[in-house]
Amino acid sequence: MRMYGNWRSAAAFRVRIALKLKGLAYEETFIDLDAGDQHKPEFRAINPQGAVPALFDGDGPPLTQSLAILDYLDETRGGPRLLPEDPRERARARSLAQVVACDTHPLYVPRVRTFLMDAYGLPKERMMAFVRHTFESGLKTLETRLSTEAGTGRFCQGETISHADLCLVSLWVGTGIFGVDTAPFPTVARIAQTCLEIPAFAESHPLRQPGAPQT
Ligand SMILES: N[C@@H](CCC(=O)N[C@@H](CS)C(=O)NCC(=O)O)C(=O)O
Repeated sequence: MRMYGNWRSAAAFRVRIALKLKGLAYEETFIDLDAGDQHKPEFRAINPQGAVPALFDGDGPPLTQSLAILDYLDETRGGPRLLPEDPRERARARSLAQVVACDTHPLYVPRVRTFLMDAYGLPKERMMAFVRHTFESGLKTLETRLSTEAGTGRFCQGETISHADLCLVSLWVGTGIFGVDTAPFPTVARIAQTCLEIPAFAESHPLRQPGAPQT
């Protein structure tokens, strides 16, 4: 398989984790989002949205949207299932995942940050305050739910890894990149740390990818 991604991309991170959890071989081509390479015609021909990840599996057209790709991998490949069998547990895992992937992450992607600065003249520091607010809002929802709902276990949903954990970790690592205070979110921190001790998560970490700043 061949994936177009970027070291910092939360969405590509989610797919990278799933590929590794399932033991699937892949190559990743990095699209430079800071340089605007996602808008070049050759990449728009792959994903008209101008966003990573895009995954090629064999000869078919590319797969896009990280949650759709996670479903595809579960439906076509072996290895650990990334959603629970029980419908109610599955709905909860999806709900937690979507707090991140549908309602939090889309608000701080490069195209939104750039638009706020270019179209509205928002100074970078105010744009970053907006990004931090977005993170805090998503993390607060996760923290409240994970610390009070009975379904929470070692992972977001019980004792097995699900979409919810891949999404939670993809948000969590961004707190370091964007300077978000994580002290108010101990349950999220506990689950993120549990996940990041697992090689598939640790090896997929944005800061361990080519192109990432050396810390
Ligand atoms: N909902 C999409 C998000 C895709 C997305 O926005 N990816 C970001 C990187 S995390 C991107 O490529 N952004 C390019 C831009 O905003 O210009 C998914 O989960 O795959």
